Amino acid sequence: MKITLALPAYNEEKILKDNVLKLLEFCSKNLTDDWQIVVADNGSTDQTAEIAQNLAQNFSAVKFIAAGQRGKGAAIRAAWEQNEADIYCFMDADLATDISALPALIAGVKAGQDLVIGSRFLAGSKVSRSLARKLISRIYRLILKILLNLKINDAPCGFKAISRKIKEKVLPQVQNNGWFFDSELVILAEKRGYKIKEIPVVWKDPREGLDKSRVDVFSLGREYLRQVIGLRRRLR
Ligand SMILES: Nc1nc2c(ncn2[C@@H]2O[C@H](COP(=O)(O)OP(=O)(O)O)[C@@H](O)[C@H]2O)c(=O)[nH]1
Ligand SMILES: [Mg+2]
Repeated sequence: MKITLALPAYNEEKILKDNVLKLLEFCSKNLTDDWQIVVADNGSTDQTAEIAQNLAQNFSAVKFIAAGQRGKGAAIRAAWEQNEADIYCFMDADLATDISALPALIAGVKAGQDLVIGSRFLAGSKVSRSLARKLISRIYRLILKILLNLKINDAPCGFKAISRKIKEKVLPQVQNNGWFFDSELVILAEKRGYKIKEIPVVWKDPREGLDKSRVDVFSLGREYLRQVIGLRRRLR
């Protein structure tokens, strides 16, 4: 089986090289399939693209793509669309989700799931996060339950794998190309009756407390709400 592992990266010069090397080592040791890591940048203003290009030159399992359009979703979509596979994964480049869960993520799709998601809400998960981030993530989960009756608990977790079927049938219907992209993918897949499984993960934001300004949680929250309401209308 062929696996495409997308790593969306925007202004990640500080951590990209170390994390790709870490991932390369882990995949070499733990994956038996034919896998490739696709670093997907779009318009980083730091050295992210240069670092990724360099890694791609030095390691045949690493590819670099420059997705044209801005946004995390656009980058993941481009990586998946340009790198044909049997199983498509993505994970945040900061490796907030511990990569030890990657074999289970892939095994889930192999076992017949259409979508496998890392979840920070399962009994077996370990999450170290600020109280504020934990609260926001619970509020978001509640919104998805109330407005969309969603059963999946952790739609936005940056650690997912999809089958070829989802890529062909659901991905083209996902409209958002930013932060809401993978939540939308999960929601559409659940509503269309695809098989979805959540797996426990160890989660730690490496930037917690350091780079607080990277995302403005309030404007992001408002944007999420707008997206959820729009999607609710679309699903009716
Ligand atoms: N290519 C690309 N990646 C992005 C963009 N925005 C965010 N990312 C990546 O998406 C992942 C999650 O972002 P992060 O800042 O860690 O968000 P947080 O964990 O929710 O605070 C990281 O790997 C980022 O580099 C974007 O516009 N383009
Ligand atoms: Mg992060």
